[in-house]
Amino acid sequence: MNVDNKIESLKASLEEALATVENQNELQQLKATYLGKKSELTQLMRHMKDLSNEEKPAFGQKINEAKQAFEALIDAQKVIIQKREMDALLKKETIDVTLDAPDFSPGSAHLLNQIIEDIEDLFIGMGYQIKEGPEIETDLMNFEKLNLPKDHPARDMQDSLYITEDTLLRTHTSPVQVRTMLEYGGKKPVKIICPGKVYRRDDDDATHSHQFMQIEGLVVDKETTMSDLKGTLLVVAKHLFGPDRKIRFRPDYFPFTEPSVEVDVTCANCDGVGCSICKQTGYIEILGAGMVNDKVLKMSGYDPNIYQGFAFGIGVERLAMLKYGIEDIRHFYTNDLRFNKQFKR
Ligand code: FA5
Repeated sequence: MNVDNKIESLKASLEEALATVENQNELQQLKATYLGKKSELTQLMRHMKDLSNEEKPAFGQKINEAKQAFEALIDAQKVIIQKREMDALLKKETIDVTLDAPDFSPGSAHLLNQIIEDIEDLFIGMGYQIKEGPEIETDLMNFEKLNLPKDHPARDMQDSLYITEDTLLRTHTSPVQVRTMLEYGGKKPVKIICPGKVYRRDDDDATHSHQFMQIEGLVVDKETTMSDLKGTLLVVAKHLFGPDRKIRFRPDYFPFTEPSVEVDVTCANCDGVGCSICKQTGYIEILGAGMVNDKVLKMSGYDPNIYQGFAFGIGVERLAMLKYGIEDIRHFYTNDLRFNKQFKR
């Protein structure tokens, strides 16, 4: 058979076959049939040996051109198939924007974090800075520099979890006060709040947790008085519990403040008249506070003849329990979504 005729007939049958190919797989098989080692085109090359040296180049060129032409036909079909497959996929994946969205519920900050952020915003608005400190603290910062030397009986007020003889999980956020005063070197005023986790060797029950959150506040300046403390805490109480709230100070004892007070807010449920929530007292205790003890100022480099300060420490869980009528502190840490979801922002 004449080689030109053979190539033409192969080309015609390839074109016919290409017209019926449906997918990439079939196209691959076709390519092997028409261009692979066992293809008729490759077999044609065998005839080379029967040709004279003059005839060989022209023959070889014809085969090569045929190969290129076949490849071009297959590639063109490949593009058509790819487009067809993509169109089919796009059609299949069409999004029906009129369908109802699936019912997925987005997450939200935990109630405790919401309260902390809310209090942070309030204090930032009053010119305070936010400070943080390490949860693994030294005995020096957690106790000694807060006027609680070793063997001081008031250390029993906070049962501690020691890691080594001199390091422990901080029992309150008050060491951040010390760290900030030391950082400021006794030279400039301090106006900070310090939110964070604290740890105590308390048995867990409805009102106690071995790990809980506090927000510490500290102001040190040249004319800081107890009325500044009261005014500030009144702003906090009104912000958290409503504009009609009043607060009262009751004497208390903390080694790091002198005088020290326990702060109560009028019960939002009975407006101070007395009910079961406030145990008929009309008031609910919300935090501990006081004027920074001169010894604490001195130990952190501030001259108490020039500077005075006030400080307070809020227990965030107990605050949240009061605000939302939550009866058990353990709800905050058991991650029951039915509880958490009630406080979506
Ligand atoms: C302190 O920790 C002082 N550092 C607070 C302070 C700061 C006073 C600055 C004066 C000046 P206290 O041990 O009372 O104080 O704890 C503060 C608050 O933490 C409590 O009012 C309470 O709300 C909360 N709290 C204490 N123990 C627990 C506990 N085991 N579980 C949950 N909350 C607790």
